Amino acid sequence: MRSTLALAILLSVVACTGDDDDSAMADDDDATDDDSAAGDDDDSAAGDDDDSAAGDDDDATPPGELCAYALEAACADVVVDAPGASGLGFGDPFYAVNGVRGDGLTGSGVDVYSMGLDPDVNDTLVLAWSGRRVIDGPGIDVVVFENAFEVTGPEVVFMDLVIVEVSADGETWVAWPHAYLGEDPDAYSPNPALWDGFAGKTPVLLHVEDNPTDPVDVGLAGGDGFDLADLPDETLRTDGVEFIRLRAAGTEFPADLVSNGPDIDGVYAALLEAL
Ligand SMILES: [Ca+2]
Ligand SMILES: [Ca+2]
Ligand SMILES: [Ca+2]
Ligand SMILES: [Ca+2]
Repeated sequence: MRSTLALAILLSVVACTGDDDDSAMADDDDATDDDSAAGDDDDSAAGDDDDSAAGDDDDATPPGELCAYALEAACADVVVDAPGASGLGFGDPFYAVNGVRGDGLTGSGVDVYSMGLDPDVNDTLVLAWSGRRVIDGPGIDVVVFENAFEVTGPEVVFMDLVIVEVSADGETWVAWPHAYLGEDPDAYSPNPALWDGFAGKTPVLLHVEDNPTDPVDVGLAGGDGFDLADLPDETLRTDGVEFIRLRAAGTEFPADLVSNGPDIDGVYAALLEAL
């Protein structure tokens, strides 16, 4: 446990500080290889010899580079399972692991993978972080970005709600506690406050090119945050999770009449450790 904790703290320095000075860390096990991407802000410090020491710029471009290059936290960069994916347009799950490009409070981002509402056909999406697991740090650990948008204000939001589940092995899933608090449990409400513990509620402000803010600060980035400490499973709380499964809530809860399933722009984690 002690070594795990030490590693977690060490990684947290790299992953979450937002500090330009990362010279203390060689981080050559970083599969995201963020140094080779254009526009990497981290290189601004003169004399940062980290880049020359890494020597990994000639590696094949890992998918994670697309989403993590400008940001300290890391997005899920592996599509594990996307039943129903057509591979075309919004049916291409690549858009759920390529970084987040939200369209603000009243916009509906299109850099998304669209799930459907047919149970066991197209209503789930499983993602992971290449070579890493998400572990519990202070506060929010995971943020899910779906393209919800305000219709007339923060109490009337167009939502395709999502149940968020995690797993250590990709087989046994544990959902974050969630409940619909509407007066009539069979009548849909567009008020996100009534959808406790769901994702797909909060518009996305984060845009990796145009608004590259801290993805795990939901006040800045938008999206819906989740804390591993809230999971009803002690092992996952302690040891972390490797997989996240997003499940359309509209198959078992009331949904907006126009909802056709969640549209996932990406999922970020604050704190990761190597597998
Ligand atoms: Ca936490
Ligand atoms: Ca949507
Ligand atoms: Ca949709
Ligand atoms: Ca995206």
